[in-house]
Amino acid sequence: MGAGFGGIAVAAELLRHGLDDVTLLEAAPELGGTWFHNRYPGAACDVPSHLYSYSFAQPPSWPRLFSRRDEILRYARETADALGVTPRVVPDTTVTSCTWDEESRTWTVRGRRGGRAEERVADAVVLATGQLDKPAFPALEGLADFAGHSFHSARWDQDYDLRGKRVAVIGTGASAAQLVPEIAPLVDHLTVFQRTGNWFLPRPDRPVPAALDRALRLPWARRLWRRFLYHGIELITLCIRHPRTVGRVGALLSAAHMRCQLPDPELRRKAWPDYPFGCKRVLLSSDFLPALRRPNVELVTEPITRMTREGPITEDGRLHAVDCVIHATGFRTNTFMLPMAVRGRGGRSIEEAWARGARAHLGIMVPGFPSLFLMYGPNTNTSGGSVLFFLEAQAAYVRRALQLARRAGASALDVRPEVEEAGVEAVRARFSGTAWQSCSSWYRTPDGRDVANWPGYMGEYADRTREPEPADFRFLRPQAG
Ligand code: N01
Repeated sequence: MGAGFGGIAVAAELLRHGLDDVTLLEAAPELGGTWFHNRYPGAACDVPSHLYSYSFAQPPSWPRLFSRRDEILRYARETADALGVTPRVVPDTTVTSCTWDEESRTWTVRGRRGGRAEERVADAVVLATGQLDKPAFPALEGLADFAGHSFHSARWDQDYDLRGKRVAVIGTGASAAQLVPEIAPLVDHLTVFQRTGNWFLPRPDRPVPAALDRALRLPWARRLWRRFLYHGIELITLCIRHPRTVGRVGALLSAAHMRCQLPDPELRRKAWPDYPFGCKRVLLSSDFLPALRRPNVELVTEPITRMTREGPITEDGRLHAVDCVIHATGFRTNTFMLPMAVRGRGGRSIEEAWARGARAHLGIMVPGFPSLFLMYGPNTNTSGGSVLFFLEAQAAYVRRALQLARRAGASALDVRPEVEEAGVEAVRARFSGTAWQSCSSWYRTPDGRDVANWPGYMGEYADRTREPEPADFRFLRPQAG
């Protein structure tokens, strides 16, 4: 389920290894996942293009060092075409439930395509619906009372003309940091509501220099360049893991960048973060802070108390009358509630299994849900790396696990609860002392459990997932008769 980068990775991996009875059910009209949905102005990747791409599908050339949304979506389409994935995508199909059948050792997948109900039977299911798919709106009193136009950054209204309008952007995360500089020159007035400041580093985005582009056409040079970028972005994780030492250097570099971009002390004070470097996502942007200096832009740090017909009211009693409110308020993430009902062995739902918070063995398998795999599941997000690296590791793990079951003559495999428990505890323990634990963020539950991020380096995740360990599973044989 899901034909974004996760679904494409796993389908490509299975097809390349001769597991070719693969169907991708996608709710959207086409593949691309988050890159299909997010079409706000300035949508781009803050991970360098040569790394934000599959190792097994390296294009000979990227136009920019940091690709824009259209370029990334084109890459997803071309890769899916080249690897034979596209014909297996069934678009416009919303899966409503996945139910394990103990007798047949299969999953029944129910959904709707157009107005029609559909049912399929599968030996294994992969939930590749992502962590950043369900837009979150601020929990504000009177939200529905606003009489102007409003939409979420991840569901951009392309028919609404922002030119000459008074616009409010709520939120200053990674999405807002990209869209604010793009819309600021168009609108009459822009009010940016910030609840928490961010740490920034420059995003050296530009067309790939011609000489580098020529060199990178050589496969060995491309591999070397990817290695260089890989180790470069691992430095962010190094800072987060060691906030008292290397993290201070990261904070100093970020502070220097921010001071240069915000010469006005009052604006700087308002925009400055009040938590350690790396606790929330460090934003790579060279144009968000300068956009705040524009005469038609105001940064408001007074909390919004409620929404009215005319616009938000802040704690100081001020009404911010606007024509349009853009909610750049992120996604419903840390409950991991999947967009369909999932029932495993004994009719147990995934919500029941996750009563103590979302968790999975290596972020991929949940005990009691045989041959059900998660892509980009709990504890596999990265705030300092490339998510595609994780997705590739997960895709290979899924394929190897299915081959393991096949070799064992089993119909399905179920991860042992004690293995999952030990693994999850070890992962949680690795967060101790890191910057992630020093503030609240979408990476954590409100009661402080770290459920979204991988606590270490990308290479560690690749090592842990390299080979599924047979002793970690119960193999379910076909039922007699
Ligand atoms: O969402 P966010 P996002 N009043 O949750 C604020 C990925 N991504 O869409 O920090 C006022 O980060 C909230 O405030 P606070 C990336 O993994 C990648 O920007 O909670 N403000 C915050 O400022 C990223 O981490 C790229 O105090 C309110 C903002 O809304 C993830 O997506 C590009 C509020 C939400 O920020 C999510 O990013 C874009 C309220 N009531 C996104 N409620 C790449 O380049 C919430 N906020 C790859």
